[in-house]
Amino acid sequence: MRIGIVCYPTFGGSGVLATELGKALADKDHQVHFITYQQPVRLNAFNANIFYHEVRVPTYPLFDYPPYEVALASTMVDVIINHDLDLLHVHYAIPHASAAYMAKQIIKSKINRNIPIITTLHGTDITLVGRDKTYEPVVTFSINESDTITAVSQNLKDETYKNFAITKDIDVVHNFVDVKRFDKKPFDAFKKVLAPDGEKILLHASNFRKVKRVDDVVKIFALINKEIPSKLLMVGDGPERHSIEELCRHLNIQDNVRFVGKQEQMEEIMAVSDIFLLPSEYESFGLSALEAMASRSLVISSNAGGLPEIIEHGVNGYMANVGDVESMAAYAIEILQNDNKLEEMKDAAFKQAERFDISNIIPQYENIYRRYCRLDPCV
Ligand code: GMT
Repeated sequence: MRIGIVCYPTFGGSGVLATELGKALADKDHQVHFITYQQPVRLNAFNANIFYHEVRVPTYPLFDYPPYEVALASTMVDVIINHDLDLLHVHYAIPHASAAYMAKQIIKSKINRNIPIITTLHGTDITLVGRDKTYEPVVTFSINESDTITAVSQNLKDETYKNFAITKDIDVVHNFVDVKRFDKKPFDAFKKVLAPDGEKILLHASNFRKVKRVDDVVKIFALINKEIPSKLLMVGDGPERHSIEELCRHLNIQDNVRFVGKQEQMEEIMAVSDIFLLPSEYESFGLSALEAMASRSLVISSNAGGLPEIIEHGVNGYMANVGDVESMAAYAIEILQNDNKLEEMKDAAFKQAERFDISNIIPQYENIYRRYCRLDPCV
C-alpha cells in the first residue's frame, strides 16, 4: 500500500509512535510518505520505502499567524496526487484531521477520488487542547468526517465519547514498542558515570509540561533519596524545566539530579535505570512507561487515564492516585530494598511489554487500512 502519514515531528509521544509505525510499515514493504514540517526525530535511517515531504509555510508580512493548516492541506493534496497514495493516516487531531478533511474535499473535486482518512487520537488533542471551545467545533466535525477513528487506549476512547458528539465507532489500537530494540543489556560504563558508587537510578522522561507533574517526580525522588542512595536522571525539555531545577535546589537534592535534555537513544538510557517515574495528571496511554517496561525498568506512576491498561499494580509496576507522592515514594523505597522482588517485577514488566510488541499491533493498523484499500489483494 502507499500510505501517507501526518504527525508532529517532535519528541512527543504521538510523533514517536507515528514515526515508528511508518518505519515498521516500510519494513513490511509498504511505501510510506511522511508529511511533516520537519524531519521526524526518530526518522533517522535510510529506508528505500520511506519518503519525507516537508510542509513549507511561506511567511508574508500580513500574517501574524502563518496559515500552517492551509500549507499542510495543500501538501497533502500534492503528495496524494503525485504519489498516488491509497490512504492518509493522520496522528493527533489538531490540526491534522481538519487539514485532511480539506485535502479530501479538494481531491474529490480535482480528480474525483475518495481518499480514505484514518485519524488516530493520541491524548491531549482530546483531553486538553481539543476540548477548548476555541477548537472543539472543528475537532468534532473533522473527527466525524474521518473514515476511521482510532484511539490509543480504551480510556481515550471513553473520554472522546464523553467530551465530543462523536457519531462513529472508534477502534482502540494500543501504543506499541519494539521490544527487541529496548531489551538491551545495561552499558556498565554509562551506569558508572551516572551512579559511581552503585546508587540506584531513577528516571523520568517527558516534555516537561504541567500535565506530567514533573514537580511530583522531584518530590518523590527527594523522599526516596533520604532513605536510599540514589540518582535521578531527567530526560527531555519543556516549559516546566526551569522551575523544576529551582525545586531541586530548594529541596537540596541538586547534586543527585541530572538534567540531560532531549535524547534520541532512549533504549540506552532506560536500560540503566531501576525505576521509571511517571506521576502524570493524565496519560491517554503512557508510551514512555511502556518503553521503560520493555527495558526492564519498573514503572511507578499515577493511575490516571490509560496507565492501568498497561500496568498491573503490585505485579509489574506500582500506581497511586494523582498527587500521592508519599505512596509512590513508599513503593519505590520498599522495592529498592528487596532485590529479588525488584528483579521479579522487572521481568513481569518485560513480559507485559511483550504483549504490546510492535509485531502484535502493526497488523491491527494494516487491517484497518485494508478496509479501504483499492487494490485486491492489498500489497
Ligand atoms: O505526552 C505528551 O504530552 C505528548 C503527547 C503527544 O501526542 O505527543 O502524548 C500523548 O500521546 C502518546 C502516544 O499515543 C501517549 O502515549 C501519551 O500518553 C499521550 N499524552 C497524554 O495523554 C498526556
